[in-house]
Amino acid sequence: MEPILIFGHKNPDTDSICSAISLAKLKELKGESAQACRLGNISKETEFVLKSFNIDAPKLLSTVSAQISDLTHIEKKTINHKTSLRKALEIMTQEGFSSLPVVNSKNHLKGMIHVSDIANAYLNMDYSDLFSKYYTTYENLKDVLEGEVVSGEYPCGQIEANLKGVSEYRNIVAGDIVITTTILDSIDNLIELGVKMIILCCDKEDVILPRDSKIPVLRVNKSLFKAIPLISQSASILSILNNDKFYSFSIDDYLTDIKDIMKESTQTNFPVVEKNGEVYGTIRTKDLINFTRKNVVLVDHNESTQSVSGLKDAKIVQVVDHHKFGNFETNEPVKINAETVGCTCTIIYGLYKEAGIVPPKEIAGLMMSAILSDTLLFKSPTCTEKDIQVVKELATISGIENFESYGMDMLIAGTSLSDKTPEEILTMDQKEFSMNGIKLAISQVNTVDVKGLLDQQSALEAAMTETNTKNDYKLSVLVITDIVKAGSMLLVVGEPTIVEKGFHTTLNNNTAWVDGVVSRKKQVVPFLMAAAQGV
Ligand SMILES: [Mn+2]
Repeated sequence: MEPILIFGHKNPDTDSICSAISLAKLKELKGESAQACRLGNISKETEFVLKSFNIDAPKLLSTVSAQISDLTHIEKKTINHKTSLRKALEIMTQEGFSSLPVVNSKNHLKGMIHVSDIANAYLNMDYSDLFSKYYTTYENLKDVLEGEVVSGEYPCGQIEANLKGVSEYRNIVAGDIVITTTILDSIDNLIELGVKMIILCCDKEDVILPRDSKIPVLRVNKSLFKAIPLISQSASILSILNNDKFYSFSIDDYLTDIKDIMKESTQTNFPVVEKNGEVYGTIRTKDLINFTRKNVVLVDHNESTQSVSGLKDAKIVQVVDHHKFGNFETNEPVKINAETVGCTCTIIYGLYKEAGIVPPKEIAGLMMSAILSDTLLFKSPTCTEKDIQVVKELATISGIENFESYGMDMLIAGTSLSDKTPEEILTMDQKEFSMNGIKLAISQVNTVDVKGLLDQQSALEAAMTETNTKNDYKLSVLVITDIVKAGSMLLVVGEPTIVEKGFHTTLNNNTAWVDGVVSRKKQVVPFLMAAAQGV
């Protein structure tokens, strides 16, 4: 049984990743097969969390579209390249295939054979150069003639000899294979000539065995007229395979990708190859209708626009979420675990409790981290009493008693600007404005460590001065927003009047703290605009 795929939303945050891992673990502990996945890159914050509890990032999932491996019917028939034309034709007509994939002894794809290829080969064959022109084996020969070895040791493998009728007696030389009857010919004479093998067309009671029994004699219970055309049918498929191009697919290919190719191609059967290169089978257009849907669980989201591509091919079996529902539709009934709490992991911990299972230490750590992250250390208005209670319980299980300081470290890791130069910090999110003829730039960064960032104040100011000169700005403002304290430190380089007027403050060493200001669009730009009118 394929595992149930569990994943959070695109651009995953810590809750989306930790919910997927924790719920997959719960299902696993309950004896179900589940796999946690992610729909995008891990953030710095999540990376910190996973590292803290020594857990690997979940597998990246790009789509849940149906794949060839999900098809309910895949024809498994193939033809080995050494099979005789006769046998191949028999298989194809009996089972109603106009074409089939040809494989070598390792089951690797060598080509496609069509009934018409075999018919063409029959028409163009001449028995005299049969074994030099067409690859065939002693096994195939015996098989199509339904022969019986009456003397000598019958060889195996590829036939390398000329085929001659006994009527060409004068041309027969050592090493030839001769087809004859008992009535007219002396087998002993042929043996003296050193022929390689004798094909004897006669009834069982008419066999006259040679005195020297080392040369193989294959008795065939057919007339010469019947035996000769049969010999040409012993040629292997390998010897008539052409190099015509054809489509073949991989077992992992998505149905949406192959549909059009199959419709537009004149090919009717399409070989499917496994990852190890072996042929898995063949598919036809009509096989595409029936496939097994992948079972998925959505955590921390429910809207299809935020979810994985190909979701309509999948079967949503469960949703665990704390967001509003919108755009949500399923084909079958679905189990929904939704609560108005601050974090999906709060709900998942409830599911652990319901199942009577204590989460493993590191999983408890992940769930605790997700709640601290989603509720911004309980400061977000979405945080509930339940979230706080659950964090306390999870802190005990995970052994991280001082969860406040752990949570702060996590948020700091998430907003770390340590790998950025002052110029990068300034331009990460910078917008230019013109206010009553005053040209200026406003940049914003989020952090939990304003003081740490201001350690590089002089380098930042130098970068801002350069920007002002280069772009003819009257001033540059860097809004350093503290996401936990919910306020911003303004760093201003240039003419400060509109900032001081706008926020009714006085800059101290080019900086000013503005409490409650977190949005540039709603809380910074309008005030500066108003102030600019009065300048
Ligand atoms: Mn969430």
